[in-house]
Amino acid sequence: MTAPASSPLLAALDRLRVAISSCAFPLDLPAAREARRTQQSVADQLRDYILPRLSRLDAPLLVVVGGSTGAGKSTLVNSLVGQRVSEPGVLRPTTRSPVLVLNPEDQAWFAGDRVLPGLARTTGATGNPRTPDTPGTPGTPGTPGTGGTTDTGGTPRTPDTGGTGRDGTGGNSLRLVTDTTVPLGLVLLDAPDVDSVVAENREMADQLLAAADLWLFVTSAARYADAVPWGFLRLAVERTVAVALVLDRVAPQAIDEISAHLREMLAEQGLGHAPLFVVPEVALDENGLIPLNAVMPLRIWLGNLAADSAARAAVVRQTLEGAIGYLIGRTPLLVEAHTEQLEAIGRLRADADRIYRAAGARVTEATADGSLLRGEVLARWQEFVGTGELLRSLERRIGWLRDKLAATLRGRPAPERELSEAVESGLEAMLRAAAESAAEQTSAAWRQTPAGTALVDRYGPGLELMSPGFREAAARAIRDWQGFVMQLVREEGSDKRSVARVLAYGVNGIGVTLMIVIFASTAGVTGAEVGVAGGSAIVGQKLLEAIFGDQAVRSLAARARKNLEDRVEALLGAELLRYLQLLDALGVYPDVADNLTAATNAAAAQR
Ligand SMILES: Nc1nc2c(ncn2[C@@H]2O[C@H](COP(=O)(O)OP(=O)(O)OP(=O)(O)O)[C@@H](O)[C@H]2O)c(=O)[nH]1
Ligand SMILES: [Mg+2]
Repeated sequence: MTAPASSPLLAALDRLRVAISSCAFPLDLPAAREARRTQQSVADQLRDYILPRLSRLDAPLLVVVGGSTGAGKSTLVNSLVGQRVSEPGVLRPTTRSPVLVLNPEDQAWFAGDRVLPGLARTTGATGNPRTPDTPGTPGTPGTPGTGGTTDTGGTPRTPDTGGTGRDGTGGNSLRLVTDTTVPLGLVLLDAPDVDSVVAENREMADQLLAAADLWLFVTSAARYADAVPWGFLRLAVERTVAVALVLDRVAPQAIDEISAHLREMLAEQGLGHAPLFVVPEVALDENGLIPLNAVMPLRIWLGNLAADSAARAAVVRQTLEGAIGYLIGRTPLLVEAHTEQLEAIGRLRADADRIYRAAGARVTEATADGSLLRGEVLARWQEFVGTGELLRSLERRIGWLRDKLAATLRGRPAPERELSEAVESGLEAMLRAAAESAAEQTSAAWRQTPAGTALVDRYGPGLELMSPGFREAAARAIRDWQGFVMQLVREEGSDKRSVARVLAYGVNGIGVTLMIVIFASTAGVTGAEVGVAGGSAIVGQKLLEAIFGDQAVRSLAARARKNLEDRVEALLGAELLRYLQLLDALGVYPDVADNLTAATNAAAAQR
């Protein structure tokens, strides 16, 4: 078998790996939990098995010895090797760091991080009474005729610091032990218990089984019907992993009955073809090993497999194809869950968008329909026009208005500055109310789904309020707008015809009058609605027309209005941005699902 360093399939799977990792499921939606798990497990499978295996098809067969807690996995591995390479134990769980037993000539394959790149390497047998990690320390001499066990002699990549496991190994490391009795081309990996009370062990067992070419699944007479191991075996069927079983520690008189029952269960689960080895319960020898004859059939089977490159290749092909098929079969779930995220984010975005757009439209409407000509603004305006100061030189044709207003609004002097300030605070209050209610409505709309609620909660109460800088930004925008209006008046007033009049009334007075006019300048305000406010605004309108002419007033009003609308839009747009940025930061990108589908199809086409 050749080892393609790169192949179209490898390239397609690498592309698929990238596409899978770009999926994101940040919102707690119905499909998210399963999708996150799947994403992790397929990414692990690619990294730990599919890609390294595909890139070196001729690497030794990795046989992972897995199964129930205390089933006798470590004892079995030791007995197959004829050495205590992995420390067995009475207390559960015993094996915490996996032990990889291999022929010294195969060592080069595993010294690097091609296999299980996430696991640091340490060296030396855990059952070795000598300091296991001293490089170059000769191991315990082997049982005569069975070869010798040595540590791998290399410098450990991660020194063993005593670790967390009772076997004295570090938590997340892979211990390499070489032994000449292990046939060339096949390595045994003693894994932690799949049904461990220790979560790390279960995860490690998961990871190791996902990296295996062949599962050597050990169960005992006492545990063979347990649920957890069967969960793993069903997974093996689903992924078409090559599996062999060892029924360990069976009382000789129960062998027939139990093995028949187990075979029945295996057949029911689609594993009828899996080789089954039965190891009777026997007294262990003085080294804690099962006598050789009890494990001989298994040893021979493994030896034959190692020696037969075609058989090995078939095992690899079965497991590899199963893993790739499983991976390809999972991606629709990821696409669906990613799309679900996108749609939910789209809805949240649309909610925020709609609410802020409506808020902007309401402000725009309110600055034109006379709503602003109330309270303080109206009072100041009436004072302003009522003093007669403004009206003194009005054209005769609006003289009646002047008389009418002057008669009703006679009073203390009201400089245009007060009016201008009233306009400023009236507008500001209106904008604040709009920003406050939009924030409230948006967060309420988002809270209608659990995922939206989680988002609002994650961001904190700030999202339910207008942003802290809004007040200041609004005040600045209004002042800028007022400045713009004054500038308009100044420019329009520089015309020869009107310069004298503008000077007579003052730029500020005319500017503020223009503001009042646009606040009430809608065609929509008619009849009774015009009321005092609209009526008095007409005075302003007439004044401006007298100064600039009808046409110019219309244009001035339109430009002043447009400028105000733009500023309102920008202010509320910045408020809306808080929500949009939050959604953007979730990192759910639209083209990812299509990409993943395309990468899946491309990988499927290369199989
Ligand atoms: N008499 C006898 N004892 C055994 C046999 N196999 C295992 N034991 C004992 O059972 C206990 C557990 O064996 P281990 O080999 O540590 O089992 P394990 O499956 O590796 O356990 P974990 O790593 O904790 O999952 C130890 O005390 C062993 O000595 C056997 O065939 N006969
Ligand atoms: Mg063990």
